[in-house]
Amino acid sequence: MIDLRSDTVTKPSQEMRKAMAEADVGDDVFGEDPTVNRLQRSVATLLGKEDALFTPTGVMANQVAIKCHTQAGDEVIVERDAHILNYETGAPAMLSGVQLLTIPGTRGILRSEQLESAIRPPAYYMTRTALLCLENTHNRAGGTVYPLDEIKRIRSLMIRHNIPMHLDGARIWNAWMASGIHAKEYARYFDSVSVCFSKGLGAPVGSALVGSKEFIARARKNRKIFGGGMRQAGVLAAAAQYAIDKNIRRLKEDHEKARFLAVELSRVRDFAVDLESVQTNIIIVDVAGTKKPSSKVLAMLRSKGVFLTDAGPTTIRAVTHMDVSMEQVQQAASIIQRLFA
Ligand code: TLP
Repeated sequence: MIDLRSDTVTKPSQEMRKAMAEADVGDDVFGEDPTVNRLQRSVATLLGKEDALFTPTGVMANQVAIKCHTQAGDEVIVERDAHILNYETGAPAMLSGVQLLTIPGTRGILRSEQLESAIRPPAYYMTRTALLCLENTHNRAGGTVYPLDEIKRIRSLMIRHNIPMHLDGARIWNAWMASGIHAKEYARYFDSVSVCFSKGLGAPVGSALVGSKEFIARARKNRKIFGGGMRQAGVLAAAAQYAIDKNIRRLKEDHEKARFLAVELSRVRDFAVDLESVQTNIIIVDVAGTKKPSSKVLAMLRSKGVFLTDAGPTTIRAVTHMDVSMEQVQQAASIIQRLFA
């Protein structure tokens, strides 16, 4: 089986498991887990923020951030393909009572000019634009990297309107490795950033939210409200620490595998791949040319031992990661080419 469904399918390595087994732990609800505290300090430093909060999942980190930045009835601006809108089960409405204003981006990227007119003017009969969320890399757009200049333009606009910004940085590490722009530099333009250790970095569980000291204190309370107060979480934090210490640089290999696979898949007559969008470890393939729905294409691939996910009714997604080798990617490419020749 060649599993390209997601970079979340990786299993912790022996060395990571060793770090987990040997972790010094305490009760984190009392703030007494030394391994969690160390992780939070190192993530805050890595992203150039005052403080950080360990959360079990990326969804919880995003939702805690939304809760902290908003009041019920507010509006949050997101890109139309944002994870927060598409894959977080309506949580902003349920947990924070906010509505989402969606704006279509180009390859997931919004331009500052599009945002200017989206900001609500102050009026008692209107909702308040309380937050802007961006995503870097952008998952549904195919792992695209946000151009830093655009982030800077958006930031100046939002500062003028006094609107905070949150970054869904589940794959900020991939953006950093692909562009050479440090995660800290991206984070500079946001009030809060969520990051994940369980995507390309190979940890079994774990995300973090970073921001100011005051923001993280409120986030800690909201995490507890959402049921995310953990006890001897150091065993998990140790895996996350190992992931950021050892597994960021190697993401470049995943990007090379994705580029190879994307080029090979673009050679399949009935497939269409926007090669420009393949900037990191995600490949979205339009399979409309096969005249088959993505579910059928996925089933055909599965029968040959190649696992992908759907990204829409006629699009499929492949994600490269540390548990698939270049040889396996080459094998997957030839299986797919033969199947759809
Ligand atoms: N993404 C998963 C699925 O939910 C689609 C995947 O396989 O890619 N932000 C972004 C940009 C994400 O891609 C994900 C996970 C999350 C947040 C949520 O992280 P978890 O699954 O840890 O809650």
